[in-house]
Amino acid sequence: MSMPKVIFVLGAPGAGKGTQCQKIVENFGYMHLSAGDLLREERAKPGSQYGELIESYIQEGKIVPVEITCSLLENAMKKSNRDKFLIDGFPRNQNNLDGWNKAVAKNVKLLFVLFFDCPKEVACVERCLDRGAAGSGRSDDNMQSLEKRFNTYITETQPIIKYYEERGLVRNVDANKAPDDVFDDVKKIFDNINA
Ligand code: UP5
Ligand code: MG
Repeated sequence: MSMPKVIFVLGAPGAGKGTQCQKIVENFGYMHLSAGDLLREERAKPGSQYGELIESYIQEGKIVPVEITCSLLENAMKKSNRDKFLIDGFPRNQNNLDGWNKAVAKNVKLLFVLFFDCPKEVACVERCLDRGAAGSGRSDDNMQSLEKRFNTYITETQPIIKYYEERGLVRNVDANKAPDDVFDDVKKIFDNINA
């Protein structure tokens, strides 16, 4: 059996990673694994060993230690029996990258990193605050957490995007447009993969 294929999906908080992944799933048959969603699910499990830790990291906009996130991702991949994955919101810092490279990288083929480029005022502030006001239930859709999430993105995640850029692996998409217009550009990238 050939190695599972992986695409990392990165971008600022609220850049539209989840929204676009949904459209990719509908059109191109990938399985969507959001690291944030997996962490929120784990947090919600009664008696979870990591529930409190995860909640405090999420509210503070900090990145959960890679052992936790990586094992959630690996389990979800194994359980799915699928072979094409969008890994959304990971790897977000050097610890994530090191943990992934050590435990998983050799067992999968990384096709590229899909990067949603969106300015802070639109991505973070407007979209996430609107989502919070509309009742997202996310404990980090408030101004206080958003500032922290964005700072973490700038200081910890952008260097990871740069790391992949230097390896020619980043596919850049302008995410500061309506969702369907963003997807027109995403589609062009996926139409060109023979995977
Ligand atoms: N929306 C989407 N696209 C739009 C568009 N083009 N125009 C107008 N509106 C648009 O979209 C956000 C909102 O904007 C939605 O209301 C949507 O309808 C609208 P979404 O698609 O959800 O954007 P996304 O980029 O997925 O935003 P999200 O808030 O999920 O991004 P984050 O990266 O902040 O959140 P994530 O869930 O990945 O992580 C949350 C936290 O978990 C992190 O801060 C961290 O504490 C923790 N975490 C880890 O520790 N490790 C990990 O590996 C992953 C997460
Ligand atoms: Mg998301």
